[in-house]
Order: sequence, then structure tokens, then C-alpha cells
Amino acid sequence: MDDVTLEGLLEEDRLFAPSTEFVSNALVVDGTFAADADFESFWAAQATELLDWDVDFHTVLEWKHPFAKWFLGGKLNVSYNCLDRHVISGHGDQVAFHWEGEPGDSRVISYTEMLAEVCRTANSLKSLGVEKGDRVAIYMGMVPELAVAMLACARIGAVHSVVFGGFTADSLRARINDAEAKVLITGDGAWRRGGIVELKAIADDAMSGTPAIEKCLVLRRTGHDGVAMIDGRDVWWHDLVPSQSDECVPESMDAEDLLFLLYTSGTTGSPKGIMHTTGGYLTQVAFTHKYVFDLHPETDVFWCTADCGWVTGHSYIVYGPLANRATSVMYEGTPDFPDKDRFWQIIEKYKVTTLYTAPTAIRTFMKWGSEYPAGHDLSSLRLLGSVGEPINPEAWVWYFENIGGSRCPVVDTWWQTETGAIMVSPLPGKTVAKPGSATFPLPGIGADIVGDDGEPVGIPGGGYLVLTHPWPSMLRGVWGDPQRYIDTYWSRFDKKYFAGDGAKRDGEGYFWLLGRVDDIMLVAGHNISTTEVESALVSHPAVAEAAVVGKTHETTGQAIAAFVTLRSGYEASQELVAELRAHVAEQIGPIAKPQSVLFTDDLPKTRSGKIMRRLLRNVAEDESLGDTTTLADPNVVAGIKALYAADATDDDA
Ligand code: 7RM
Repeated sequence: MDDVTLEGLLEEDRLFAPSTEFVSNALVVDGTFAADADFESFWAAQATELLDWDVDFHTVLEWKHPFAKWFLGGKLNVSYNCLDRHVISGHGDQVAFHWEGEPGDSRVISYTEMLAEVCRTANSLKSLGVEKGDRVAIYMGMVPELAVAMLACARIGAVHSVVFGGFTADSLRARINDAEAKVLITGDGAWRRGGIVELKAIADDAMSGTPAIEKCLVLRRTGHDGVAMIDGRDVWWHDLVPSQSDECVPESMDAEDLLFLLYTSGTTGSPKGIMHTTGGYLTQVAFTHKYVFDLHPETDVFWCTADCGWVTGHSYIVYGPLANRATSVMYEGTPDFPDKDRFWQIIEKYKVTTLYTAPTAIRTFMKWGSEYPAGHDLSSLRLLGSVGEPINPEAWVWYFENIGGSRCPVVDTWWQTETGAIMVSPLPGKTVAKPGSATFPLPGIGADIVGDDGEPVGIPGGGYLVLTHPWPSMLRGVWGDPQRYIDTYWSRFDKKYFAGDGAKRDGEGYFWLLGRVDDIMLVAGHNISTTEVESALVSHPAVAEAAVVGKTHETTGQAIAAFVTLRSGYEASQELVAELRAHVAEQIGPIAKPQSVLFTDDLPKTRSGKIMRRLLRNVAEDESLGDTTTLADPNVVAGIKALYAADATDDDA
């Protein structure tokens, strides 16, 4: 950040305390967790309380900076903790998943059924030659068998590597090869807005260059013709799995045995295989899922709208909810199929109590208009969550009012693939929330904000978010590249984990996440966060979503270029450009006023929905776009580039 502290200019003084009704039944209220318990004993207590161990651990933490081992000597099986123990305790009939298919078909799957299918699938994997420690790649749509496949791997001690079903053959091939996966589990196809994504055809292309792959297990989902099966390599799920025994003894795993790899692309270099292990990961996902979402397993219906191809799906569709015996909704499709009210229809149908989704979705719903949620009974909801990007205060308030009926606490949860589980978040029965702030680190977590010199900036202050001590679900490394683990996360600051996010703390110590540090802008000597300027824009009634970037400017170093999508009912105009620029100046200060504002129908996003500002910077600088393979839709940025070139709203006034 060029030795200038991140300023943190946007102010927010709206406060949202949990209602007395919510507090009266909440798992965590003021005083539930001792404020200054030492973090090792804290996590040891959670591990013992939340999980069933085959053998107790003898040592809580071994910390050989920056390599951590948690719960040494402990043995357990993740699938046993997610399934068997709930059946044994008499809850086998409880629904594990209400699954909703995109075309409108649905399935109800109990814990007993889930366990039987996981055992059959685990036995199938064994019959295909999979052994403890082997890697299994999974490339599927959002069908129950995806969760089953993950748990089947966990049951026999195989390491899964789920690759999001929207990735290309090249991306899949690179991930399979890096992990040297022996088996690939895929489907014939996946439904996507009424069309079919031909998963098997893409997988075949990928497998044309994957020497380690021996077998491919294929689930029939879309049932379309012409799916080619290669003799000796490919096996239909329905030909293998149903005939297997529904009993499979769970492999007792060391706490530090690898549970899964999950590849993250980041902004530079090849994807990193983030390594997560067994005991620490399950402890922290169970803890956070229980207390951040105030889980009451007898009455709640939990819905995390992520895809299992991302860490959010791993931790809060599969492992956290199942470890806690939650009843979840799992949905196959997109929010706008067949119409823009699909989410609200699902919430009404299953009486969802807890919704966990992303700011990109919330801003899209704002853009579509509040009549879609207003047409449905959402009164079952009692808690709302957000993850993936900073949530703009205006989007937070829209979510609170239009989805939560002004009655549900909102938990804005900060975490990463690398952290494995939620790290910074309100506790809904305790924390007084401020829209746009992830509030405070959870119990057992050490987070701080430091300047360029690595020294804490204090309160209030802005700089880089760091984690100050190990946590149970932390990544254990980058697969095959220990040096990259050290360089990426542990070298920027001495003895502190560098998260790559800018952040500030306000006068009351609340944490505000301000976006990736690569995105921070330097305007006339001021470090300005993209998040804050975007939030100022989104607070204008015409704006649904905004992305801002810094572009080279001869006098100020950088100037701010804004890209804005409008809410339905608003029209682009020169007057609106002037109004938005004035609005930002008023909200933050003249220094943050965008030099240009371009109206666009869409913003470039990654497949997991995060705005890709690097590409907008290329557009603003009139540079070539470079690598666009992580984009959900490369056409969007090409369209913006053409618009930008034709636009003349640049104005230095
Ligand atoms: C869970 C997930 C991680 C990055 C992270 C941040 C951003 C995620 C929030 C957030 C502000 C949040 N994993 N991020 N959650 N920023 N507030 N509540 O998204 O590995 O895919 O991304 O996402 O930049 O570093 S991830």
C-alpha cells in the first residue's frame, strides 16, 4: 500500500441489536463465552463437546511456525460424525436434505438414507481401487450424490477434490493432474436454466490428458442420449452403487489426516490446492455452524445457497450442518429459473428458517425489485447470513427489510477457503450489528489490523487484516508446494497470517472488510478502498451494484472509474452521472468522487460471484484483458470494454 494507511472514510451509525424474542431462545447471548479464555483450551473444549472421537487427542496444538497440527493423537471419522452418530442416537428419520431439482423435481433424504447411500458409495469406491490417502476428483452439479460422494471419500479416508461443475475441461484437467487423482466422479449432465451442461463430455475432454485417472463413476441426472462410456474406465453409478452393501466400517483417521483439497485460483499463478485436515476442520465448521447460525436442530431448516464446488458449500452445506444434525435445503439451479422468485418460492415451500447467501445475489435481487420476495410468505425466516464479499450497507439493510421482514438478525461472515470456516462474524443473539461490518472475531480467533510495518494500527485505524494465532480449521499447506504456503500467507508480516484483505476498525472496534489489497486505490496520496466507494454508490436509490477501480491519472496518480448497474425502473443519463458523483462526494468526501461513471447491464464476476476488478482496471487503462478464464461469463467484460471505449463521461470537474 505504498506506506500510506488505508483511510476508511465511509461512516455508518445505524445499529441493529438482536430482538428480545431472538435473544430469549438464542444459544449465545452476552456472557456465554468467556471473553479472554486461552484459545487452545477453548478449542479443546469445543472439539470434545461437538465431536465423537474414537481415540481422544493428547495434545491440543503443535505450532512449528507456520506449520500447525491440532488435536494430536486424536482419531475420528468425519462421515461417522456427520451420519452414524445421529442415527445411533435415534434421529435416523430426521431429514438431512430437502433437495430441490432445477426442473421442479424434489427428494427428501433422511439421515438413515444418507448413511446407507454413503456406505454403498464408499464400497463402490473401494471396488474401483480407491484406498486411504488416494485422491478422488468430483465434478458434478448440485445433486445429493455430490454430498454423498464427498462423505464416501471421508468414510474410507480418501481425499476429495471437488471441482465446480461450471469449470472448463482445461481447469478440471489441471486440478486432476495437480492432485494426481485416481478416480473421477461426475454426472452425465447438469441442469442449468433449462439447458444441459454436458459434464461427461467435458470430463472426457479433461481425461484425455490425465495419466493418473483409472476409473470414472458417472451419475445419470439429465438422462440425455449420446453419453459415451469408455470400456474399462467408465462405470455408471446406477450399475455399481445400488448393488453394494449399505454397511461400510468408517476408517478411523488421525486428526491431521488430509480430508480434502480445494483449489483456489487467486489473482496470480496456477491454482493452489488448499489442504484441509480432519479433526480441526470438523471442530471449527461444527462450532461456527452451530453458534453463528444459532442452530436448533429440532426446528431449523437451514439453507446455504452456495455450490459444493466452493468452500462455503463444503463447510456449510455438507460438513457443518451434518455434523450438527441440521435439516438443510439443497438446490440444484439458479435463482432466476424458471422465474426471478425461485429462492422465495423455495423458502416458502420448505419453511426455511436460516438463509445463507452472498452479496452478489442480494444485489441482484435488489436490481430485480422487491416485488419478487414480496409475493411469497417468508415468515419462517429467523436468521440471515452473508458471505463472499463485503456486503454494502444498503444491500444489508435491503436484505434485512425485504427478506428478513426487519425481524431477523443478519450475520456478515468473513472467512476464506484457506481459513476453512468462519472467522469474523456477529453472534446473532449477542452482537449489536452495523450494516456492512462483519463486527468481531469469533471466540478462539485472533484477528488484528496492521500497517505496512506489520504493527497493529490500533482503534480506530485501517490497514491489512491479519490472523494472529493458529486456528483449528486453518489450511495445512498448499498441495505439493510448501514454499508457496510460506510465501503467500506467512511472509508479508512476521509471525502473522496475511489474509490479503484490507480492513479498518472503527472507534468502537468493529471490523470493516474493505476488499482485496490488490484492489485498493491511491488517489492524490490517499489510499481509498473500492468497497467504500462502491457502498456509497449503492446507497443511491438508483444503483443496484457498483464496481470501482483506480486508473492512471497524470496529476492525482490514480483516478476512480466507476461501473454501475441500475435498479429496475431507473434509466442511465448524464444527469444521473452527475448526481452519483455528487452523491459519493457527499457520502465520503470529494477525494473519493469517481472521475467517470459507466452504466452497464452486468459486471464481470468470477464463477463464485465475486466482482473481478482487475479486468475493469484493464478496461479503464485500455489494456488487453489478459486471462479471463476464471470469469463466469467472458462476454460481460467484452461488452463493457466496447461501451467504455464509446463513452465520454470522463469529467475532471
Ligand atoms: C468464504 C469465501 C475469500 C475472500 C476473502 C474476502 C472475501 C468473503 C467476506 C469477504 C468481506 C465478507 N472464500 N470475503 N467473505 N469480504 N466480507 N463477509 O468467500 O476463498 O472464496 O474468498 O472473499 O476478500 O479474502 S473464498
